[in-house]
Amino acid sequence: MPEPNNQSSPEKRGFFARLKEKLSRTKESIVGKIKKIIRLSGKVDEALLEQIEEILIQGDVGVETTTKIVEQLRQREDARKAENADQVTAVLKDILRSIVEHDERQLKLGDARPYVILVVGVNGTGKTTTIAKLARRFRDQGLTTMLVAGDTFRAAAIEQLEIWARRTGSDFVSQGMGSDAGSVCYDALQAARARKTDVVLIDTAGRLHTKVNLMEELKKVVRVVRKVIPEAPHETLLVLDATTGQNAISQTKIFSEAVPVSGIVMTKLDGTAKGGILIAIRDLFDIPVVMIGVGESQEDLRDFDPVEFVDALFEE
Ligand SMILES: Nc1nc2c(ncn2[C@@H]2O[C@H](COP(=O)(O)OP(=O)(O)O)[C@@H](O)[C@H]2O)c(=O)[nH]1
Ligand SMILES: [Mg+2]
Repeated sequence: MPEPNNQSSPEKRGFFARLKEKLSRTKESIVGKIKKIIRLSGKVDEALLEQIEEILIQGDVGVETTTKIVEQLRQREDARKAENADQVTAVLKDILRSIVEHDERQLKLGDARPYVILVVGVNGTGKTTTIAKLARRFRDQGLTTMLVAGDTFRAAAIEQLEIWARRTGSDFVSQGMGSDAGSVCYDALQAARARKTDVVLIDTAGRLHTKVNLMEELKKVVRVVRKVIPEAPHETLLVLDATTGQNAISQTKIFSEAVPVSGIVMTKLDGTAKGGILIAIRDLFDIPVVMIGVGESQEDLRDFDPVEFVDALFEE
């Protein structure tokens, strides 16, 4: 077997160890349990498949994706011929990796300036935190950043973003609570163009109880952004909270129907047993997971590496 890519440098090893620890609850609730029953069974039979199915569904992998995984285990020759627990486990790992690993992409700035990143998602998923972490990352790269308070619904949200703008040395554009999000974005992009800002990060509202209005508001934000910069937003990130489990699926549907979601950021994978939702999201949508959040500190927002993710779930 080739060495997993996480063995390459001390720094990568350190990251990997940390990721493994952060994902430990998901690891226990899915792979840990499955490994145990595979060890007891030692071969692939219907009883084992049924138990695996139950564990995957409980682990928030979702019915559709679970069915696919179990069906592959049932059909694959290397699974049928597996003679011991390690071989069965290796096949399962391979199947999970193939689901998580397709069409992956990391967040990279293109050449456009300003480069406009729109951030959408339900309240509390981690939009503002993600924007702050991204702003710091870009600032560390020597780029200028602007944070735009498009979540005009709550005064606290605007204040929170302003604090992050100060801390990260970013420009800040807002029009106060209750103002029109489209109008805030219009002004911000005009200013960003005039100031030659490198990266504009737009925060948006995420109240769920007025879903229809929210989606209309987000569509309008996109229209206004395009009025100023036709190719923008260059990136539309949907932030999903892993702890909400299956809800993330309906959120992805609703948001991606309203706005051109180009990438997913899945936060709060630390401390949750529901991380299987990432596998479902990778399976059900053609939208890459570009980053994951495994904690509240700066280094806890990481580029998503599917191989590393699956390795972290399987390694003892
Ligand atoms: N444990 C953990 N907490 C996070 C993560 N990302 C964000 N949070 C926390 O989630 C809460 C809501 O985040 P916020 O950015 O305000 O969400 P917003 O309403 O979408 O803007 C805050 O307390 C964040 O610190 C993560 O990856 N792990
Ligand atoms: Mg917010």
